[in-house]
Amino acid sequence: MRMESDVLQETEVLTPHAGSDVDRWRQDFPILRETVRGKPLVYLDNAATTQKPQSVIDAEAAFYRHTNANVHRGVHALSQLATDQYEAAREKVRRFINAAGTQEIVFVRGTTEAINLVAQSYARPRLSADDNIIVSAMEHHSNIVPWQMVCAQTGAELRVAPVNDAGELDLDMFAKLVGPGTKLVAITHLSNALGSITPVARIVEIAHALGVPVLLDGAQAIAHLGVDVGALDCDFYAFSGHKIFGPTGIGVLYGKTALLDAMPPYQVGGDMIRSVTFGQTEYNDLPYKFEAGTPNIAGAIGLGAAIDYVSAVGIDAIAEHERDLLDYATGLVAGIKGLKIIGTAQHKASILSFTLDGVHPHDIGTILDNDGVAIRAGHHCAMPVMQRFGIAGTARASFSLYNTHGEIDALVAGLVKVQEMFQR
Ligand code: C6P
Repeated sequence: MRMESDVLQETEVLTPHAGSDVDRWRQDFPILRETVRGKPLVYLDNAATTQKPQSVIDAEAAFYRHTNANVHRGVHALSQLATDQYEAAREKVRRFINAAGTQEIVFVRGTTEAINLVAQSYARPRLSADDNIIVSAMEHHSNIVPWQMVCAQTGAELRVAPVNDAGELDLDMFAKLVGPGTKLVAITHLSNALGSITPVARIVEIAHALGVPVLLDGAQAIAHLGVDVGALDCDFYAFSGHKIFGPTGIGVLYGKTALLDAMPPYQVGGDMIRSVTFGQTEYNDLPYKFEAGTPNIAGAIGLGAAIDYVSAVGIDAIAEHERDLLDYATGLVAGIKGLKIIGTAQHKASILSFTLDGVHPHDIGTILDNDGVAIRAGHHCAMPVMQRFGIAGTARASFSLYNTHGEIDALVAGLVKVQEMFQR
C-alpha cells in the first residue's frame, strides 16, 4: 500500500537486530514500514502518541466488520455481543491496573476528560474559599487548567509544589503545602516534559496522613511503568488509550468506589440513568453513571487489545528496553557541544528533553524531520515547567518498545547536522 501523501510511503521494516525482541516487536507495528521524505521512519514522538500494533488495528476493524451495535440497549444478538466485548475491555483494564472492581473503571475520552471529570464532579462541590488543591510545577496543562477553573469557580487556591533543577519534586516543600484546607493532590506519575518519575508512594502517604485524596495523571506512566492502583492506594488514576498503543478518543478514569459513589454525574443523558420522569431522574450504578451517551465502543475494544498486547510482551520487558534506550541516548547526546538535557532526575523513563545552544527547538524538529526522524519540539503543553527552567521549549525524543539503538544513532547524526548548519 502506498500513502497518498508525498512524504510518506511504505518500505521494509528496519531490522537492526534480526531475531532480537525489538526486531520481533517492530514487526507488529505496520506503520514502522513507512518512509518519510524517502527515509525510513524513525518515530521518536511516543509521548505524544504511540503507534498501533496490528492486533489493535484488527480488533477495531473486526468490531465494525462483525459486531457493530450499540451497547447496554438492545435485546438483539449483535448488541449483546458488542456489550460483552465492551465490558470485557473494562475487565482487561481493571486487571491491568489492579483495581478492586470494574465499577471503578470509567471509560472517558482520555486523560484530559478524566481530570476534568474529577475537577467538576469531585472537587467543585467540596471546595470553598479557604481550601486548596495541590499540583506540581511539572504538570501538563491538562492537570493544571481544570484545577485553575475549579478554583476560579469556588474561590479556592491552587498551590504548586516546586521541582528542583534536576526536575525532581521537592517532597519537603510538597509536605509543607498539604494542610487542613487541602481537598485534593493532583500530580503526574511521569512528566511528559522532563521524563521525571514522581515519588508517588510518598506523595500518597503524605497526603493520606492528612486525609487528602490523590489523583495521579498517568498519561505517560501507563505505557512505561507497571501501574498497580491497589498497591499505590491512589484515589484516582487517569490515562489515555492512545499513549499505550490503543486508539485515540478512549481513556480511563480509575476511582475508588466510595469516592465515585459520592460524586454526581459529570455529564447527563442516555445510558447513565435508571429511570427518568419529567419530575426526576434516578442515575445508573457505577461506572455507567459517568458514561452518558453512546460510548466509544470500538475504542474501548481497541484499548482492550492494546492491553492484551502489552501484557503479552510484559511491562517489565518494555521498561527494561526503554531504560537501555534512554541510557544509550543520554550517553550519546552528552557528547554534542551546546546540548543541554532538561530533566536529569535520578528516576526517569523514556523521555529525553533537551535544548541546543542558539537553535530554536522547532528548527531542530524540522531539520530532523527532513531525515525522517520524528520528535516533538516546543513546550509540550507544559508551559509552566518551561518557565521554571527559563526556556521557551525543548526538543523531545520519547522512546517506546519498538525503538532501537540504530534509531537513536539516526537522531544523534541529525543533531550533529543541525549543529553544523547553525555553526556556519
Ligand atoms: N501529552 C505530549 O506530547 P490527552 O491529550 O488527554 O490524551 O493527554 C493529556 C496529557 C495529560 N497528562 C500528561 C502527562 C500528558 O503527557 C498528556 C498528553 C502529549 O506530551 C500531548 S500534549
